[in-house]
Amino acid sequence: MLLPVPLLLSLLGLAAADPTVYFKEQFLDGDGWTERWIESKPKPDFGKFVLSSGKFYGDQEKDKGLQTSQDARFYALSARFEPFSNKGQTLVVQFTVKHEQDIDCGGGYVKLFPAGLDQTDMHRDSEYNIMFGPDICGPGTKKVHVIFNYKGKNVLINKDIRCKDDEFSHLYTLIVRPENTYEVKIDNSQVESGSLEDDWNFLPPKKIKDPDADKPEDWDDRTKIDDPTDSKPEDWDKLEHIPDPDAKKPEDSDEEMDGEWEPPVIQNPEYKGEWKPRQINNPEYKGIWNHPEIDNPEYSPDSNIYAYENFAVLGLHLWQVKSGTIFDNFLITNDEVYAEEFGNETWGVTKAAENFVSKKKKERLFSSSLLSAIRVVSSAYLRLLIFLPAILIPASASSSLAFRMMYSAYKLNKQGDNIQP
Ligand SMILES: [Ca+2]
Repeated sequence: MLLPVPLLLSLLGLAAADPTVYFKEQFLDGDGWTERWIESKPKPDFGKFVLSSGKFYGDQEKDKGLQTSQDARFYALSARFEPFSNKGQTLVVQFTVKHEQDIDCGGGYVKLFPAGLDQTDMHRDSEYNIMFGPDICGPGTKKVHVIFNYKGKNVLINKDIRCKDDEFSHLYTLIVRPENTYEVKIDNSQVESGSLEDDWNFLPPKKIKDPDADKPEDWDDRTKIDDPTDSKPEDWDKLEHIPDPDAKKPEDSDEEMDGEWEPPVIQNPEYKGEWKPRQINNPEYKGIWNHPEIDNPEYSPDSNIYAYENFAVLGLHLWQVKSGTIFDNFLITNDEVYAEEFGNETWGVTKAAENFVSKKKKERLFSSSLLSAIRVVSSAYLRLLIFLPAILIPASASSSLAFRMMYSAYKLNKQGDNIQP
């Protein structure tokens, strides 16, 4: 008997489990988000997040997200969810960021906190598990942070992942797998991946230089040496400066008043500088000495680098100089495929609409610029017509003709000025 494939897979225990969604926030219920998101209180001047779809969008309602609304402020807002551990599970953190303000300096990242966080007291030193997302400050900093807290220390990725710096929505995804591997995606395309152990300095190095090994004293690693057969020529040494042989004592020199006359000093043309022997290849050269390595006694592998006891809060704790960034479509799940689909259904749809709106805006801007340019050029041309006859036609021969042409051109120009677009 042939069994349907899903049933067969299920019996074999291979069926894909339903995705577990730990946290999802799209801000689709008006002011409802204010019940779910909590402001931190220690600084009374934290910037305000407002719900907005911004200056341009695909769908005015669906594209509403949390927007930073005040310049030069710290922001500290967070939302709580049922605590979960990612042990033995894939962890996917995903959200969209839209820097529609043409950002100069500001964070666009999230922090995932353990259950113990007091949300009303979230501050820069609050211990988090993972920090992930874009960060921009001037042309020098345009990167995606991936920071893991490992045994109490924040460990930064060793690779440089460049973030997007345009004004459109972009989808940022971090995937952490139980095999201690990771993947970073921007706009559902992989931009970095690898092993946690290789790309972060979580653990001490596997190998170290053998402290008992020393370079032998007779190890010669000089590639070049002085030629022992070369010697300084006997006439080499000359003074660098000499009295000017062409200088003459001035006739009015008064030795009683000025002291004994001395000629000025000039550079000696025969001066050759410091003598250095010729360089030859070192016949004793043994190559670069490689320090022998041994297994590092401090190193012990950790198959659970990726794992955290619990995640329970997603926080936006960041600084922005120029506000206007919109965060939306937060998702924390255990399912990479589901996250990719969710990204395509949210960012994927918005992206196309945003590009369309932006293109239309640029076309309108181009049209109005072109119209202005045409008006400026035609106005200048008509004004030129007024004065051209006066230049070309000698005034003595045809003052009445020149006057008539100038008057006609003047009238034409006035009409041109009155034309409205
Ligand atoms: Ca939304």
